[in-house]
Amino acid sequence: MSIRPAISLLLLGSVMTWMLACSSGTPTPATQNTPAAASTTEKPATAPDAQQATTHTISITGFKFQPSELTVKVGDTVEWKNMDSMPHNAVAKDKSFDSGKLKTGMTGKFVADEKAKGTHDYICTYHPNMKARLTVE
Ligand SMILES: [Cu+2]
Repeated sequence: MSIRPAISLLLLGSVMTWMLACSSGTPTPATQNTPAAASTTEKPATAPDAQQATTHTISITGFKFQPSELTVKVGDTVEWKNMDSMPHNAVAKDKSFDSGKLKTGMTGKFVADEKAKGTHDYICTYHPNMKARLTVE
């Protein structure tokens, strides 16, 4: 006689805990959606930044700039790496950049800013027949 109410109480208790678990579990997927939506809005912002941060390397080897003609975008970095046994440099005729003296194995850097927009012929001042061209667009 006294067993039945005990079972119904037990059932009621388990139903209530199930309902609690269910109701507390419901908001979880909703909060998981928020960071997912935030990460998708971040993606377009980071993609152009990654494209703009390009570094272009020009090798100086055999008394030649390789590649001898290069086009970069504003914000890009140009590096000249001297792989010859002789010192070289890369100096723009319009003075927009000057790598400085580059001994064997040294690298000179130039960050193409807004002022550098245009086409620049440059030479190695030690060997003026070493000619190349850099275009910033
Ligand atoms: Cu040179």
